[in-house]
Amino acid sequence: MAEPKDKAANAASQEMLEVAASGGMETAWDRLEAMQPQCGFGELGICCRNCSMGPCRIDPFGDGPQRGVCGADANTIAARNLIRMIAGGAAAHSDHGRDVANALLDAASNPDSDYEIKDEIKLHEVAKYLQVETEGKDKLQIAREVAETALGQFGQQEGELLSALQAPEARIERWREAGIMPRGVDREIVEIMHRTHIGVDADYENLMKQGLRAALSDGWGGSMLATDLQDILFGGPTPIRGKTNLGVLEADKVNIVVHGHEPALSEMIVEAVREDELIEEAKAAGAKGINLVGMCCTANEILMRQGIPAAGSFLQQELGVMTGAVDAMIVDVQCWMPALVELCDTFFHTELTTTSPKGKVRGAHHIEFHEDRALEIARELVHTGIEAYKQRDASKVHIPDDQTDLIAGFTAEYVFEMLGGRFHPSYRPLNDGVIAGRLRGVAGVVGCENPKVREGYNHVEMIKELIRNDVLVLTTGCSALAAARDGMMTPEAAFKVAGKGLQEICEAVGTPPVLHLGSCVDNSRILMAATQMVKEGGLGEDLSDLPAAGAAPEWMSEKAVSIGWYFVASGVFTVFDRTMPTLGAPDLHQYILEDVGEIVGGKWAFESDPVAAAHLMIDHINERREALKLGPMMYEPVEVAAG
Ligand code: NFS
Repeated sequence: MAEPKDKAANAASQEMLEVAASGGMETAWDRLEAMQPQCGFGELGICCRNCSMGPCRIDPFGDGPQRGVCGADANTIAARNLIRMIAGGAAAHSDHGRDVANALLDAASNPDSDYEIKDEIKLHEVAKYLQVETEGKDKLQIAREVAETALGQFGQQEGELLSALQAPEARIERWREAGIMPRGVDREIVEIMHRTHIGVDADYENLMKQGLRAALSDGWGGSMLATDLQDILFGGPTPIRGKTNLGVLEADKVNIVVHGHEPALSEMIVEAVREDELIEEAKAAGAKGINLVGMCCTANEILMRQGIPAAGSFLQQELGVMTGAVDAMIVDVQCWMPALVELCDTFFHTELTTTSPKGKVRGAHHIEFHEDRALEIARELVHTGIEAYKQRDASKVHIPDDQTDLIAGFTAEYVFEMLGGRFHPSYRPLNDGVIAGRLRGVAGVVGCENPKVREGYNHVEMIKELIRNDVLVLTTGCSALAAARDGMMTPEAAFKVAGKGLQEICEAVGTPPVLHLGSCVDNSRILMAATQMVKEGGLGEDLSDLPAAGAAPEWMSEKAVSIGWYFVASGVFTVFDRTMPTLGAPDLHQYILEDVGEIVGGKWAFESDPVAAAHLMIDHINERREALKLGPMMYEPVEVAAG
């Protein structure tokens, strides 16, 4: 059995894995081990259970069946499975976006709404791209029309997604030529489900074309709308100090963990825990107060805007409960493990509550969240934590003494202001930095953790290698939390790890070498930052011309698959660890590695060694620099001491 140090790269996780083992508590790592050997057909992408003539599987060695009962071959089956993954990911991000649009509509049309319009500048920007006339209208009317238009974008039947029209002109042309310009978000996802039904699309290239289009409807549609409407409602982030890791839990306070993805709920809980009445209630229960912390992407959302500490990333959710100090675990949608039920029930006093009608589990409490009673429900949820605190067993409390400072809260807009100065906001200094060879380029490192990979290791090693080579790293999701845990999100980190050119830039503007851009829907911020770089000029006409690359080095979710595909479809060279489940389908796999690049200008690579993967990205960035005829780099990469 693997040791804690092989399972996770950071000390707090290792410490809690020891606690898990000595207490006989199961984790995702244990369940993965018990699952071995995992289904080889599934891994290769060549089992199909889309109809009841199956399940069918293709023999990867060529001796057995090469077609399913309907006649579908390995390429068809694997492509169908893969684009269903894209549909799942795009649906998750986009349904989140739809909920935000509904919250915005509530804020704009319900006089008693607990939400308000916090960012009017953003409201006007979004109104502009959604083609909402603003002349002579007040804030609420504009917000209502923005919300209604956004909701319409999900169900739009014909035409082009308005948010996608923000991409550089050359990119839009490329999408149109390839026939993958996204129409409505829901429509693209539904069309995947239709095409992958028995007896519809059996051409892997044609299937993948729809996969590309659906992924684009996520990145440039559902996710982008989620980000932008959240900024309108909760305020566009600006740099803010925060901390992360399990040590942010506090032994003498009621600890409330909000876990999942949608800030419509967590922002209200932030308000609730600041109310005197609830704080007094916590004190009456014997605690010193209430400590609100986040988990997974909800953590990123309230960290970016409110500076609320992030207790942990995806694989730390069970470890967090095992500290014995979590009184309420409040979950909404995505990335929470059903395993939490048994863990909380069997070993701890922790009150696990689901809040979304879309996400329930047997054995947990359910307090349903509704936008129109948001604050009242938030208070009720905090109350569950205070009540549970009274049952807490102090002898079971074990909180690792481990937390790291960080700066979060960067956005496409802020990067702009920061680099150009408040009075001349512009991407010019960033572009000039790249042109002059002070910066090699830009990389987006994003995505999940996966117990198949030593937790956080790939993220951290990849990011270090990139910044050492003067590549500015933009990060989101669980990758951002891993980087922050390692201390890379402080301005001082630049002097420890970054190359000299990147160091100079960080010093001039006072930023970390790794910028936290938010949750996974906020990968749309990376798309917009890249778009701004193209529009600023001097670095080509299209996103695919930029000295830039993307990666998800510990991916696991369908959302990550959708993100990878919209990065590639946007022209970005993108590296994932391991591979996607396509190895059993040679033509499809070849298409992914080669042909798709011809169509969209972005390219896939698969590499599990994080440093080698970083070098694939650096090589690509160097190639782009050469194609743009940019000069040599100013400085050699810095040497880093081993360990
Ligand atoms: Ni992204 Fe966020 Fe984390 Fe992966 Fe899950 S929390 S939306 S899917 S695991 S990065």
